[in-house]
Amino acid sequence: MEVAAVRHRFRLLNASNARRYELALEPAPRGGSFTQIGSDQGLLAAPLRHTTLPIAPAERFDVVIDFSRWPVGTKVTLTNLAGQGGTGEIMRFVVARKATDDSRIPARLSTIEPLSTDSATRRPWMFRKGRVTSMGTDTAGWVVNGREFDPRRVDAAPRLGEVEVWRLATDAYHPVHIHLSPFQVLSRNGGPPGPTDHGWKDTIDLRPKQYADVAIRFDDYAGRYLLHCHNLEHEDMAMMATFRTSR
Ligand SMILES: [Cu+2]
Repeated sequence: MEVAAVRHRFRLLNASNARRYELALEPAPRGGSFTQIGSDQGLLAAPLRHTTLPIAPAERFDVVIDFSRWPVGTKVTLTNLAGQGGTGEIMRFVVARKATDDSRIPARLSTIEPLSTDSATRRPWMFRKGRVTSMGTDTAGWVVNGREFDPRRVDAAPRLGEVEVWRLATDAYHPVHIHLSPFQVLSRNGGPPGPTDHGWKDTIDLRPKQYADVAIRFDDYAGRYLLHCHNLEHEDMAMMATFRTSR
């Protein structure tokens, strides 16, 4: 893609079935390659700079790349540091010409009120290999809380309008995706949220043996919804659960 040496806005979606990427630009500009302005469900409160951008299946990031930071004629490659060979290179930009850029990135993008979790219902969700049966743990199958998906079963019943805190825990890489309402990441492994956990999220890139607490308030619609691993092979092997919202 030939680009003028001005800011460009990109909406990134990882639509791979299972592959995580760690996006980078080569040659790397000084001061960070990507200015993130949005995440899964809208603008961030303020822009964030990233040198590399890890992105799990179903995650979305809105980013600005300022091509004036390379001399005209530079070939800039969007690479994947988590890949090799054919999966290590994604896209080539050629900075083709100078141009006037009257755009800017505002210091404040939106207002995000933190959800109050004082009286929140807390629920654990373990994303792990192995069903729990009366005979012990079965090593087959990727499941949630020891049970494979059953469309007849409801595993949680949140009330609309109330805040809940869900602890999402993993054994391996699981991009956990929750339907109906966006969440705010409160913590990872008891520490602060990760660099790409900010804003309104509906998918979180959990690494092996991690847990994250997320605050969520279901609004608007009573009914049956899903949470699941967005690695499609894991989801197809029943790593999915139903919750039912009601008034
Ligand atoms: Cu998974």
